[in-house]
This record gives sequence, C-alpha cells and structure tokens, in this order.
Amino acid sequence: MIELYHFWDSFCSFKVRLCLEEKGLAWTGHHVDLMKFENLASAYLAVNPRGLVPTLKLEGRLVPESSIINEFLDDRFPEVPLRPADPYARARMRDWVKHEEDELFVAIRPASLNLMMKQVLGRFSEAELDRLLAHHPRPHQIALLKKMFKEPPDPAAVERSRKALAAAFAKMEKGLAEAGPWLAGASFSLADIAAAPVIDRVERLGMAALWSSLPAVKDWVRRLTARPAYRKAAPKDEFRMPAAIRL
Ligand SMILES: N[C@@H](CCC(=O)N[C@@H](CS)C(=O)NCC(=O)O)C(=O)O
Repeated sequence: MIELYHFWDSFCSFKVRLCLEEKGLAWTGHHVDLMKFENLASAYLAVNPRGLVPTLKLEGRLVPESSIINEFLDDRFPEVPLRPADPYARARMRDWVKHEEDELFVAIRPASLNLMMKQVLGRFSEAELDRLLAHHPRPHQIALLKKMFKEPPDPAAVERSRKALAAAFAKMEKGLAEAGPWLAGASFSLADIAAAPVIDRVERLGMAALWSSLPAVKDWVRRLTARPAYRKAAPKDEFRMPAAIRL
C-alpha cells in the first residue's frame, strides 16, 4: 500500500499526488493540516523530522522530499515512465525540477503567505503560537515565523513574488519555444509535474496574466491542466486555503 502524508493545498504535496495519478497508482492519504501546524506535532515529526510535507510511506519505509519521492516512484513503478530515456533529455529534466525547487517554489512563497496564509495563521494568539511552534525542528526560526504571521499583508513582498515569477516563466517560455512541447522535450516528465502545482497557485493568487503574453507557456498550461491526472491531484475545494485577498 502506498501512503502519502500530505496537505491538499501544499504544492510540494500536489507534485507527488500528480506523479501518483499519472502513473495510475492507488494511494491512501494522511492529511497533515499545515494551517493547524499538524506538521509540527510529535506524531508527524516521527514521520518527517524536518516537519515538512510530503512524505511517502511504502512497505514500511519512509521517503521525504517531493522530488526524491517522484524519482523513487519512477524507479519503483517503472510501468509508466516519467523520465526521458535519453541521458541528455534526463539531465534537462532534472535541471527543470531544480528550476521549480530554486525559483518557482521560492518565488511564490511571499505571495502565498501574504495573500492567503496570513488570513489563517494571523488569527492564532501569541500563546497559541508559542505552544504550536514549541517543537519546531528549526527553533531559530520561531521568532521570525511568529513575526511574519502577525504582520499585516505586505504589498512589497507580493510584488517581489510577481517579479520573480515573471522571470521564472520567461525562462520557461524560452525553453518550451526552443525544445518543447514539454519541459524536457518530446515527452511529458517529472519536470512538468514539478512545475504544475505552481499553475494552480498562480491562478488562485489572481496572477494568471503573468503568462498571457507567453504563447509557449500558455499552450503548456492548457495541455497540462487538461490532463485527467491534473484534475485528480489538484487540491480538493474543501481543503483549500482561503481565497487570496486583494491588496
Ligand atoms: N523541498 C521540500 C519542501 C517541503 C516543504 O517546504 N513543504 C511545505 C509545504 S509545500 C511545508 O511542509 N511547509 C511547512 C512549514 O514550512 O512549516 C519538498 O520538495 O518536499
């Protein structure tokens, strides 16, 4: 049995759900609600000592980190391959996965925090935050996190997200136009899977105009979001974070 510890509206979790759905693998979920800090409860820290989702469990063994999980799934269940066979195309695929980790993931965080997450996390009292964050695996971050949750939404941080996302999408436009139709070339791969959850989040943040003048990205978004697996893996409405506020 494949078990996934995940939060429906976390995009690292979406990345793994999409890989599972593309491969047609049945899985059982354990929902770890990040908006209630369930990732920092001792029960989950025993599963993932970093206190991050997702974590995969298979045959009694745990695998953390979304990109590592997806490669593991592709090794363990090779029937529907999601990595190109050609070594150069495979290297390009990994470079696009790194682009997601280093650029897209980092770019989107300030907007998600300020426009969506603060609506929930800002409601906790100082005492509640002290209790919920008490076992944080990176204790040096606690003071900063508390300050971040409590501060009013910051338009400059949202603007930073918008600029960084625009740069990341421009890079994708160039890559797709030169060697598409998928990020690693001819075949749909873990590279497309890594970037897919960003599309959902950008739409939810009301920033889809970022790719309106990028024809190759626009076409990639259309093909990607039409895939049945994308719809199955996307966050369920009842588990979504609140709609983004407008600043
Ligand atoms: N590199 C990790 C990142 C995991 C990560 O940061 N997960 C977020 C949700 S997308 C999380 O658990 N955040 C909770 C926290 O930072 O306390 C991966 O790809 O799995």
